[in-house]
Amino acid sequence: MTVRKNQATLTADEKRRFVSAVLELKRNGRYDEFVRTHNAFIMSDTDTGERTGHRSPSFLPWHRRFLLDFERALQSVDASVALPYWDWSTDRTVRASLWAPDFLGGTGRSSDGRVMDGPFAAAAGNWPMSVRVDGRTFLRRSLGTAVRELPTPAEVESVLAMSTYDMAPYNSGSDGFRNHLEGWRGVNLHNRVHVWVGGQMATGVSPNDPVFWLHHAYIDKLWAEWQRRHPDAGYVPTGGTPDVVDLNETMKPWNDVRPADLLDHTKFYTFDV
Ligand SMILES: [Cu+2]
Repeated sequence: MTVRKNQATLTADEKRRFVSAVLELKRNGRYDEFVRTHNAFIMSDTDTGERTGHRSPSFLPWHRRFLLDFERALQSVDASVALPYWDWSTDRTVRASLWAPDFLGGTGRSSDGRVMDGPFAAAAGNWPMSVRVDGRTFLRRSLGTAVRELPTPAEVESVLAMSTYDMAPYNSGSDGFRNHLEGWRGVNLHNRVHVWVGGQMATGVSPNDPVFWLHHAYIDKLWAEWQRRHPDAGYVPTGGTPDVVDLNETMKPWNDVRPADLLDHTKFYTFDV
């Protein structure tokens, strides 16, 4: 059974294996397919039309399935690998071991945002940026620049306390847990972390930065935590909602999985705590 661990607790060997598996998916072309898929959904999910991956109730189950696909791809390279998660409310500075050269590498240089160390630095030659929105072919970051602070534990707590999963109009204007976690409303958790990292992470091609997976694995863990706290609150809407994925409707791009199939993560993986 896959156990997803806090990235801060990984051993040197676990970090090395995770990085190697990611680099192998990049080398064999499978990695870029994930970037392409994510960008296609970012571009097509709209508040007033069809919305599946983002700004809608299915933001959470969609990313759960997307991460499962990626984790299974990693495991096809190295069966011992699981996705780690980054609790950015705790490991909230550029000095966190997450950003060390033996793991994801650090922030970008000030002139052009280019990441200069770690396994994903352009100079290492193993991380070409093929799916991109402009001409720049190197991984970029500017940690803590566009927004100064990552969300605090108290801010996370305030969102976990919300007892309704989602609310009409089921988009970026909604009240409720999903939209506050996603960040279009209120204290802003998920969106703010993308902006704090900067570089490609602040764009539709955000999976170009491997921290994407660790960020979303923690968002996913917060969903699980919310379910534990609100056992009587479930995914909504439950039927007949135009442009929105109801509980028992299948989700693109897979068309073989419904939010209902993804509510219980323990069918697929558990967490270390
Ligand atoms: Cu995201």
